[in-house]
Amino acid sequence: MKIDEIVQLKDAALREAAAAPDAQALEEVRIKYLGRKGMLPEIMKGLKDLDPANRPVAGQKANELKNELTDLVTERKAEFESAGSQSSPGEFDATLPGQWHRLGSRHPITQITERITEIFHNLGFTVAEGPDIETVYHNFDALNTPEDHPSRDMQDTFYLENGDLLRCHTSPVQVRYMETHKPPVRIIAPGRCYRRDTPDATHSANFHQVEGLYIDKDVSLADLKGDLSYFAQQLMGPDVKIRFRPHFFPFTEPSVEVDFTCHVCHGKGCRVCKNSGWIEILGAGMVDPNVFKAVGYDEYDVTGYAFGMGIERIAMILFGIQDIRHLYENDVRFLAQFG
Ligand code: FA5
Repeated sequence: MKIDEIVQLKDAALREAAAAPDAQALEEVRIKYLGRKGMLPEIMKGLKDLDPANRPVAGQKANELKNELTDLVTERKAEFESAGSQSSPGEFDATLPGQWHRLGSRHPITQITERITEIFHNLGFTVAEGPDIETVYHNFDALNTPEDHPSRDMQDTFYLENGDLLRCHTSPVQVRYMETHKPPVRIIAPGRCYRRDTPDATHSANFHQVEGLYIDKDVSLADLKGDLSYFAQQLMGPDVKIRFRPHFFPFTEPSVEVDFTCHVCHGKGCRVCKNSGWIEILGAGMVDPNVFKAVGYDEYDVTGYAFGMGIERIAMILFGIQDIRHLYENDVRFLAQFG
């Protein structure tokens, strides 16, 4: 091979190596020129047939081809390796180990909400929803809340500039549902609530409740007690008992607070239940006739019960969580325990 042919071959080899799209194509260029049966060994073999005067220059050009091509191949190979790709883009290598993402877990609040929803679903309840931003009418007026009731106070409720507010309980969902549906009604309404409570171990300014509402002809306090007993046993276990304590809510009459026997001491008395044997779980009562009037129901035709429970408090009891703030801090070490 003549000297200028060797130079042309070198140029072609360098161009091909520079244009190789991936490591495999680069290796093919290397083998084509530098491999044992490649073009460079051929050139070397042919040197002896050249005019002795041209041999040294031809040999030098052949060496340049070898050295420059070797350097370029080494450099480009390193580039492909650092780009982490030995294969062409888009090519899938099924033999490589997979990349596993750590699985998350459902938040304890979600888990409890789903469990409560499931239990009431068994009793024929469906899920209803309402807005977090409420009118004063739906949050207070239609729920028979007196003008001077402390919960209406700016100190207790977050008001917006336009006079609306962030609902302080899920009870306005009752009103919205009854406004748009005729009896019978059997709903639960899980959702966020907002209060200007100072955060501590058991209070948060933003927590969750589940509202329940059952309206039909002749619904009685006995239905409330039966359904809540079933709920308590499904949630906490077959030995759990419930008790009603008289209470006051503007939207129910009579009103009760409902306690479950302590899940730790089973009613004997311990530190968790402050030796009473009982744990307060929810507020409830028979829907006040004034609420029926507000939503356009005939208060002489139907009766019903309603209840509202705090989901954080139930999660804390069931999972043994000491401080409600753990539920909001999103510390993965805490959340990972509820997988
Ligand atoms: C109510 O909110 C009534 N709407 C419940 C009701 C509905 C009664 C229907 C009758 C008929 P109360 O203010 O007690 O009631 O709140 C209910 C539950 O919400 C409490 O038992 C508690 O578990 C939870 N809760 C209230 N304030 C907070 C708070 N700041 N942080 C966490 N949970 C709270």
